[in-house]
Amino acid sequence: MRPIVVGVSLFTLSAGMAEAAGKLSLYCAAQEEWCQVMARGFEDATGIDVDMTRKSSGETFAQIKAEASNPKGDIWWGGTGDPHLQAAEEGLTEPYVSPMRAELHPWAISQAESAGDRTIGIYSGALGFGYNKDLLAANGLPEPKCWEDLTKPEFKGQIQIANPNSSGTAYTTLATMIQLFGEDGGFDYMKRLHANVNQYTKSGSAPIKAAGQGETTVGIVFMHDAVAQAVAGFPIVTVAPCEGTGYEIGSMSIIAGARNLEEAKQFYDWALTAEAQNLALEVNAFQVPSNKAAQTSDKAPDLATIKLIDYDFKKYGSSDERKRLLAKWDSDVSTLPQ
Ligand code: S7P
Repeated sequence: MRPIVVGVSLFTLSAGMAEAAGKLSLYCAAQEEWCQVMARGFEDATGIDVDMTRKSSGETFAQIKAEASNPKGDIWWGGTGDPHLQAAEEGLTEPYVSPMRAELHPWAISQAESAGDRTIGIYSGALGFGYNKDLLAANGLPEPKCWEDLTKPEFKGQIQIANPNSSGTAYTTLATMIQLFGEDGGFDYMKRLHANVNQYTKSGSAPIKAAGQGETTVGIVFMHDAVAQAVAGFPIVTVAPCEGTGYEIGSMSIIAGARNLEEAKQFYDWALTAEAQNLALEVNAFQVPSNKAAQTSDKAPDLATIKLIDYDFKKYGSSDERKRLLAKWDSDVSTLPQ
């Protein structure tokens, strides 16, 4: 018997409940280890079988859209908020008001309110970059402190970032540059950065893993992903860029037409508990949790000390804007010679 308190309700896993328990198809867009621990944690808590698929945020959005007439997923947990907001606007996700909502920080609730309750915030984290200090020294490069430093000629071939079509991290970068420097200035920045990029990866956190392995000097990622590499023992320094930076509200949504709707709601409520959010600490996930009672690791970047922009989630999570910016990046940036 394992009692778990969830908001006003009490879930108790007993032999009888395990027999009656169903199944859940979880689409996960956070880091693989965290996805695994969430899937197993929910199975332990409820006896419900979880089939988990991990993909990047933009890829998960594309899959849910492609499957809209015959949905295969029940719940989408994790990944940047912008594509969750786009899915909400396009009716690809289901409205739901969880009894757990009162336990959340206001930023998590406002994500839900701006999307007609079709999504909700589960964590947040600031964008930045990280570099391999050994490679930096070996290449005789100056310490980069600002976004602008990454466009200097000496960083040619030294930088990795994901492709914003597949990756929420890279889309957050594109939207951040536009909010920092205006649309023309932001695209001009992305073009100058492109000249220094050695590879566009599919996954958002891949660039800093490559930096940890010594395959690239700099990776543009969420700062918590850079910290995770440093904590794992790699020679990575995490940077909060001097001009200021954007941030994400990692989100969760129930997929419209979910075959296992009741199980999806159970997962949703459970994932908002402090107990479930504390599982992040077991896998070195250093995002800031949305439940006010959940613990934030002392290694997590302190958002209060980082110069954050007032990221316009409504605008950059809107379907037309996200489609327009990605098409413009494809035509104006990705095709340029390097
Ligand atoms: O690694 C964790 C994390 O940075 O990954 C999510 C991200 O959107 C998924 O990767 P992509 O950039 O490839 O989409 C973030 O939400 C999360 O903080």
